[in-house]
This record gives sequence, C-alpha cells and structure tokens, in this order.
Amino acid sequence: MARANDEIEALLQEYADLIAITGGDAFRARSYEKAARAIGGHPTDVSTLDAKGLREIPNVGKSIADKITEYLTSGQISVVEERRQSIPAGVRELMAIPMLGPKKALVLYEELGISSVDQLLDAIHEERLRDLKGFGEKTEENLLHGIALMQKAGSRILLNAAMDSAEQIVAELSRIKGCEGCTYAGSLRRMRETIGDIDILVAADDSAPFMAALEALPYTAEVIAHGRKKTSIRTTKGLQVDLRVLPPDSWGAGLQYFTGSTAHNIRTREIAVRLGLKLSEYGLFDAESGERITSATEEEIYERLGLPWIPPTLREDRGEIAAGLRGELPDLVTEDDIRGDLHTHTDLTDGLAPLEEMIAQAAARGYSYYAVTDHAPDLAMQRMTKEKMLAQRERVRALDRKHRGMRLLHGTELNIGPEGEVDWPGDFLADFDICVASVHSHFNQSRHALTGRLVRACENPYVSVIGHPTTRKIGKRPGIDADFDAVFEACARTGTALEINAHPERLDLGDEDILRAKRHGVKFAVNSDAHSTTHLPYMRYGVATAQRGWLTKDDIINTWTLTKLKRFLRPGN
Ligand code: DGT
Ligand code: CA
Ligand code: CA
Ligand code: ZN
Repeated sequence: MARANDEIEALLQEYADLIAITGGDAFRARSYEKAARAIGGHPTDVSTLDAKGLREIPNVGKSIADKITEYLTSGQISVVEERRQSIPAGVRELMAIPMLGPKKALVLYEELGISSVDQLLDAIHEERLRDLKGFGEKTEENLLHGIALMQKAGSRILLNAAMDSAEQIVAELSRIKGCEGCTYAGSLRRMRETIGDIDILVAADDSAPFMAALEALPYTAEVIAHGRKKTSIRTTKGLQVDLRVLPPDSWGAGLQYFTGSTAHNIRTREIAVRLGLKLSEYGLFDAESGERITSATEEEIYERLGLPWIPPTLREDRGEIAAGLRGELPDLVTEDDIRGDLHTHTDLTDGLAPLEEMIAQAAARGYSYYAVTDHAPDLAMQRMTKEKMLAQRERVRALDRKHRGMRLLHGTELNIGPEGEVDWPGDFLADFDICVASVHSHFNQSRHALTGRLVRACENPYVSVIGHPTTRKIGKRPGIDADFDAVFEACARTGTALEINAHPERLDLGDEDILRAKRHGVKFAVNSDAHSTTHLPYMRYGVATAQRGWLTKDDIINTWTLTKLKRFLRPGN
C-alpha cells in the first residue's frame, strides 16, 4: 500500500541484513544496501518502469532489477523468503530491537541461546551478557533503552506511513456514489508524530457501499468488526483502519468528536454543560429539551460554544481552549508560508540525487530560496574536502536564479564534535551562506558534556542553525540527555535557530520541545534534510509539527524574505 519503491527498499535492506548475519559476503550485503537506498529515493515509481528503466537507477544491476520485477509480479522476492527461513524466528525478533542490530542478535543466539526479548531481558538482569565479546555495561544500558522504546512504540506507526495509507483510502472512498464528504480524523488529522490507528469518516445516507469497499481493498487482510455505523479492518501491514459513516447532517459533530483528542473533547463537553447544552458525536443539543441546535460543521459547533474554530494540530488540551476563549489562538504557520528549505543534501555526500535534480525539484515546489548543505569532512564516511566544497560552490553559483528565479544558498552541515568543535576553522566557514551544525555521534556522553557541546556550537559565530537538536529517531533511538533549557537559552542569546527536522523518523525538535524552546524566545527553521528529491515533500510534516508547537510564521526563519533571512544568518553584514 506504500509506494512500491518503499516496499522494495525495505525488502532489500532486510536481505542485506540477512546476508550479513548469516555470514555472507559483506561486500554483497553492502551492494544490496546501496541499491535499497537508491530505489527508496528514486523519484519514479518503479512499478511504472521496464527492465531498462530499472537498470538506470544507480546501484541497480541485472540481478537486482530481476528481483524488483519478481516483486512487482508476485508480491515477494523468493531469495529473501528463503534467507528468512534460515534464521530462527526468535533471532528475527531480536533483530528488531533498536540499537541491537543483526550481528549482535546472532551472537546472542549462538553463544547464549537467547531467542526472544524476554530471554534477553532475563540475561541482562542476570548480567550474563558481560562475558560476551563486544558487550559491556553500556551495551546493556543501550539494549534496555532499545527494548523500552520498542515496547513504548508498540504497534504505533510513523506519521507519513499512516498518511500515505489514509490518503489512498480517502481517494478510493470519495469516488463512491453517494459520498458527500470523506476525510481522515483522529491522531492523523492532529498530525501526531506516531499513529495508533487510522480513523476515516464518510458523510453519506447509505453506509453499505463504503463498508463493502473498505473490506474489498487489496491490502485489507482481515475484517475486525463489521457494522452499519462502523467497520474496522486490519491491513496486510497490521495497521488498523476504523471507518465510520455519518449522516451528512451530523458531519461537523462527528468530525469534531472523532478528531479528538479525548482530552480536548472533555474540555469542549464541559463548556457545553456549563451552557446548558449536550455535545456528542451526533450534534450539539439543548440539555433540557433534547432539541438539536447544530451539527453540520465544526465551525458552527465551536462558535456555539463561544470559541473560534480550533485547528486540529492544537487540539491536545495544551491551553488551546483558554486561548480560544480569550481570542488569542496563534495564527499558525502553514506550508504556503515556507519560502525555502535550509538543510538538504546531494550525491556529493550521502544524498542520492545530483545537485541539478535537487534544485529543479525545489524550484518546482515554488521555493524562492534553497540551501544546499552537504556534510563537512568530520563525518569521515562522506570524504568531503575543501576543494570539493569550493567546486560545488561554483556549480551552485552558476545555477543561482536559473530556475524560476530561485535564489541558492551554499551551505554545509557541520558535525558537532565531542567537545563542541566543528569541522572547519572560522575563515573557511565565513564564506558559506549558511552553516547548519548537528550532533551525529558520541550520544552517550554525560549530560554536562552534551549540554556544553551544544552550547559551544551555538556560540560559534558561523553556526546559524542547530540541526536535529535531540538526534532522536522515533521508535529507534532516544534523544540525547542534554539540559535543553540551557541549550534553548544559548540559542536565544546567540541568535542561533533550532531546526524542526521534517523527516518523519526524526521530527526533531518535537512539539513539546518546541513549546519549551519558544518560551525562551528562540527562532526555528523547518527543514526537510532531504537526501533525495522524494524527501523534499516531508516539509509538510515539519510544518505540522511546528503547528503542534504553536508556531507562527514570525517564529520561523525560512518563512522570511531572503533579505531578512540573510540578516539573521550574518548579523554583521
Ligand atoms: P491513536 O489512534 O492512538 O493514534 O489516537 P486517536 O486520537 O486517533 O484515538 P482513537 O483512534 O482511539 O479515537 C479517535 C478519536 O475519537 C479520539 O481522538 C477522540 C475520540 N474518542 C475516542 N474515544 C473517546 C472517549 O472515550 N471519549 C471522548 N470524548 N472521545 C473519544
Ligand atoms: Ca486513531
Ligand atoms: Ca480509532
Ligand atoms: Zn543533514
């Protein structure tokens, strides 16, 4: 149900892992890994390509092209299935633990016979891992963290995966005759960073055709409940979808109720009670006579409660009701307000697309400026040099204004080292238009050290943006343990913006940290951190996260005009 590219990327990545843990050729594993990334980041849907088109994808040769074709025709890749069978099921369960990885999972199985998460927890508590090569006290701590993260995430999925599915379902159902309205509600409409299940609403007099259509979708694996008002299914990926069909005249009430959050709904119902009214998913009623007052639109319901319409991204009971009653809701930033992207990569480092393609796609999004920020040399894997950077700058300058007049900024993503140092000295940094600086390693330093490190990066006069500030990966890696109030204070003091990294696996800063940072008077930059042209549209998730943090466009430097932005980036000039 996701793009075929994403499905194949996941399968080939799994294949690479399987090769690695079954003692296969590391070079071969690596080549599958590279192909997986290239396919995931390829702008064209692979299901529309012929054999020749497939082989034009970087890192894809005949053997991989054949596997893609096999997947597109049969829905599976037989060699991947075979390799799976050769691994004990328990080890596959262990491989899924963030921060463990396939190799260590196999060591645990072979050396200690551990083949489940419960057995692993026992072994950690009995300190049986300590004698294993490559395992120590720190590993135990990391594993406990990883298991906790996995259990906390439970079966929740990332925002973009839920959104892709929901948008397909809404498109399908909207085509059915008698559909007077169709949208997604619940946590997805509120754009939470992870989604438990998808809630779809339809307005129609007759529910039967919609329920039948949901059950008949190609990716419906199981019908959990079937009714006249509500049907629930599970997709082949294990994701639950609840469909509710509402009478058209109670659309607004249903939408308001099923958008939630529950905490927000409790507040709106309390207000109704105080006004002598009763609010339910069917409408707003007079408590005494039972007469229906209104139910057709959300706007009317909020208005009758004495409130302006409240954007779904604010409906978390974080003060939005009080602010609404006072008429002080923030004028939230929207994706249209974004004038450019300030953190992006190309194939000069670990991006997948050439500079020209990234720029052409950015221009097609209507940006008026765009920053190219490839990695600097301290991430040694990327083999960056001053010469390469300067050569790229020439190419960037040559492309400036060449696409719809879009202005280009030449920048870099610096690495914040263990002491807060960055890759290059000030005289070299001074010639960049923008420097983003981010932590990419040494996550386990002390709180004191991590805080000092980030503060020092803020104090670097050439650093204008701190990239993915907590470094968390949702469901995979916790954020670093720094004193972020001290970091936010340093950002405000030094005029350094905090990134809201829009990649759905990061969303970093997240909503609660944004709210905290804003109280310190910090500015923000919402960036895609795109490593391929297909990542540029992630901007929408970053903007939604900014909304959940109550940000207006004034708070966000990449909604500003280029002149104002440049003043922020180089206050002296
Ligand atoms: P999720 O699915 O865990 O990501 O989160 P939601 O917010 O989508 O929750 P879900 O799917 O259980 O329910 C959808 C909405 O329905 C929820 O946001 C508010 C409404 N709702 C569900 N149960 C209750 C309830 O017991 N009381 C009230 N007031 N509203 C509820
Ligand atoms: Ca839900
Ligand atoms: Ca639900
Ligand atoms: Zn980056």
